Amino acid sequence: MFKRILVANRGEIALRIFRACREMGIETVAIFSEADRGAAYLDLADEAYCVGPPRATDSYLKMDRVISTAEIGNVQAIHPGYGFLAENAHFAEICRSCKIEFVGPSHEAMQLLGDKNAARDLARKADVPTVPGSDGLLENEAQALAIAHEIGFPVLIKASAGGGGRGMRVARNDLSLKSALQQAKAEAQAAFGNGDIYLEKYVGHPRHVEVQIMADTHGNVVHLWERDCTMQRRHQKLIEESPSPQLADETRQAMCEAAVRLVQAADYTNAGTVEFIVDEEGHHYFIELNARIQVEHPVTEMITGIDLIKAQILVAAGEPLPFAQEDIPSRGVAIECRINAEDPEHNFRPSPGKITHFVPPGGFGVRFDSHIHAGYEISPYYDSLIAKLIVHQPTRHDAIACMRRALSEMRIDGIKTTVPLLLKILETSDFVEGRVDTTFVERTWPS
Ligand code: MV4
Repeated sequence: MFKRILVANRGEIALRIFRACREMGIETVAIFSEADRGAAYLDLADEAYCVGPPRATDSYLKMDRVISTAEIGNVQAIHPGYGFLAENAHFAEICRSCKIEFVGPSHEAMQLLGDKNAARDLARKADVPTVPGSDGLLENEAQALAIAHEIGFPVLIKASAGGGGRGMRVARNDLSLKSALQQAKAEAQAAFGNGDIYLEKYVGHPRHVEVQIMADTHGNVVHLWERDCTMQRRHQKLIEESPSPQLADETRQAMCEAAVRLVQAADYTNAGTVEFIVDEEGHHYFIELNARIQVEHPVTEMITGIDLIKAQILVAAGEPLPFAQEDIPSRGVAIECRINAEDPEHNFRPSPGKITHFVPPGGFGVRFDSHIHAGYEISPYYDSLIAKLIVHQPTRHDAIACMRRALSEMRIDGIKTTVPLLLKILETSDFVEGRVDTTFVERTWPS
């Protein structure tokens, strides 16, 4: 097992990884930017090194500084968390050439899955349902028009180098398809340096359901059930839960088995998330495979009782998974609320500043993953996620009641947060009945 790991991240996920390492008897090396210097969560690492100025591109994303810190810190592995370098295949390759284990998939698997068109091809080969659309990349306008006429409008143009909703364009007729093709290609070229695009039937009012998977280097692949992440706004998830409400048992089983087949076909190792959309008739379609630990992983940890960060580290060290598929239960209901330093009254603009007063939530079935405290200064330089509140209860009814109770006893003063919006969502009958789609927030509270 590793003696020492470098955590190439900040905030709540860095803290989450320090905690797992401490329990495993592994020492940790933290990195921080000048904006995070002196932050209390860094005290929970064994050592901490500054890697540069506040801007992420000058610090957390600087591969040479991260690698040289790993060398100086004498670590055997780097855990990237989520965001920053987590899905950078080139970084994973550099780790390999420096003989440092990257806690994540191989760079080859990351490269393959970063290409969304290649992932879609692989899904089809692995008999995983995909949205009807182009058979590979779009080559010209005539071909795109022919496919659209065959499957019917509306259609969605997606960038092969995109993902997470970036570089998508809807087209509802011939004319808009022609301009969408031009725009999508130009945008993809500008944003990703790769103009490859493909086409799918546009699925209206979908639900977003994703399957957690875990694979070791000995050929064992398991799923850890699904998470429903439908409650989102502009591709920013607000609430995640497991099990997915209103999902038929057969669909759940089919999705989980499809996710395992895809992971096997991709020769994928470590933790991953297979993302699907579910249409209004309950059909599921593969969208993409995210090659990282996700923000919402605690939801899965609560229902299965499995520590995913520890499992990631075991797998990276070459150990076999310490559990088999039949040892992975789905017990009760877990819900996570993301707490962001944003002002929902002003179009969710970031709300950095000092937390003047803080009362954490607690009690039965409550987990609070956060690095914040009274006196903590939220920096304007990074993502506005400051805390995750997770509850675990026997039923969804109990979980919603517990979440409302926990959210309302918590106090974060000095900045604006998404807590009032979360409380409003938890009170809507559509959410309580599990009858929502990805357009819910924007439809219910326009602007
Ligand atoms: C789609 C779709 C409808 N039809 N693909 C957005 C994020 C990216 N991972 C995939 N996304 C979508 N792909 C087809 N063919 C609708 C979305 C989508 C969405 C998906 C999941 C969660 C939220 C979403 C919000 C808007 C659009």
